[in-house]
Amino acid sequence: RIIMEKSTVIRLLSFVLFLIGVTAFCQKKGSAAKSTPNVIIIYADDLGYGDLSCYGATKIKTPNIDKLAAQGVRMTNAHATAATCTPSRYSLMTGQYPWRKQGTGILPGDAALIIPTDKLTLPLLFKKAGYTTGIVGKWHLGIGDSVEKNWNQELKPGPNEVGFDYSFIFPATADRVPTVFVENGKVLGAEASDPIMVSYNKQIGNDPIGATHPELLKMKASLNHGHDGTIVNGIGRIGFMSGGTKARWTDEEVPLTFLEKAKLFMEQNKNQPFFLYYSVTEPHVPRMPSTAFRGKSELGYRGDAILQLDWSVGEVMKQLKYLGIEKNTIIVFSSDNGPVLDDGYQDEAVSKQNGHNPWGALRGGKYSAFEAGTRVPLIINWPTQIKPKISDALVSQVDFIASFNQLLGMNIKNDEFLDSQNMWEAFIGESNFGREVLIKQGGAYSVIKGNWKYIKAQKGDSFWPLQNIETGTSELPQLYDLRKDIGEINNLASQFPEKVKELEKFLNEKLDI
Ligand code: NG6
Ligand code: CA
Repeated sequence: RIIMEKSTVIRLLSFVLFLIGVTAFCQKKGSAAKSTPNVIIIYADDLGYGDLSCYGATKIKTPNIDKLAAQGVRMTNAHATAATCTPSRYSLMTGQYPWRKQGTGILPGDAALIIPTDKLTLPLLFKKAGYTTGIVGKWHLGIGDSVEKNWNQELKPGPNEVGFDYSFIFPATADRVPTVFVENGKVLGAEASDPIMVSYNKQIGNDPIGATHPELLKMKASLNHGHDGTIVNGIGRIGFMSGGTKARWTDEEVPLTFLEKAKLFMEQNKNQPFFLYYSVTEPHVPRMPSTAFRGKSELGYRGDAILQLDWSVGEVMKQLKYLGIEKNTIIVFSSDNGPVLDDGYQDEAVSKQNGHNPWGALRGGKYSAFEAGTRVPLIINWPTQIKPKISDALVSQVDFIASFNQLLGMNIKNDEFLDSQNMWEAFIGESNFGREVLIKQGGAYSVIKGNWKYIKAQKGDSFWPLQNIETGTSELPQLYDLRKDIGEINNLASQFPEKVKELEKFLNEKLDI
């Protein structure tokens, strides 16, 4: 019989305890390093701060998005970098402010790609972390090397060359030609015998255009907005196209098609981490909801489109549940810029507004330097991992890339995404602190620092009558105390000249002017 000495027993026991400790530590470390939840960014187009019932809308009910918000973090001080689509999306993809690069304004449908193919992008970050990446929906960041391109051949560079393994997009906006889907660089339904041609300079081909054939329109264009080019599906577009008869989409089916492709992407990638940028088109013009949603909101097609969007969000949630991956999936919901009622079509958004207030308590709207231009809904949902919270931390969509860099433990240095700040703790509600300062673009440049907002003085129209939007442009500097005056009514610039000077200097130095 072996009789161990007491001290040996103690030594052995401590060794075993040590081993257990090390194993537990490694496992913990291991699981932390393997924090690879799926991530879906649902990005609405022109959805306003006041368009959702969880953000205070009373004339419209958005139960699915409300559910996301109720179980997640609903941010009240979150911003797109710009008050229009292309610059906001540029920032989302690159982690840089759009004014760092020329040519990041609203792009025509035939524009060349503006995202660099040799730099880090949001999808590339996920790819580097071992994710499969996909985009389904609106792109609006250009495609190909130049404006001239053969739409019947492979179109690249595009989303697939900047980090997406899979892409199913439309090139620009729903109201711009070409009205076609592009899947992994190929126009769906393109035929060599019916070549697709696109022009933004002159009429091409024999298709009737809205300007001369208004009798063919099922939805009239508003005057002077420019939606009087080629008629596709009874709707006049910006720009001209010919050919591609079978490739042209039916507007009523566009969101359903995107949803189907998004669901398929989730299903195909359910066994490995995926990143999906689901870039829906609602409630951007032309608002032409599918039959099931027509008239449902009693606010005209704009309201119906929002209900359709809310339904799609519910379908995404259902799909995640069905696939058994809902607990391991982060959903981020936001919008690329603020709301507009009349953006080019007579779709009753104005006449059936019925008291609905898409901008909530904010001033301005899409295109504007006032808050409604860029302050947008932003919800982060991650079941079981984050606690429900309403957060007023100042954050921007430009911060996603640095924040996901943190989540994924990628340790990529910030010089790859200059303007992006790691706001992960704020996004998941673990910190109340957001950015110290944020620059915004849309109309004039503006900067938010703490409770102060400064809008740079510049010449220009203070009001756009066509869209019925206050642009925020003024020849006088503007300073607002957002904590007390979220509606930007009281310009305090003359009362606080030092503050104005400080913020103006900061902005000018940043913009390098
Ligand atoms: C504007 C269009 C507007 C819309 C917008 C792009 C006119 C007068 N208006 O130029 O209808 O298409 O561009 O919207 O042409 S965005 O959300 O993609 O930025
Ligand atoms: Ca938009």
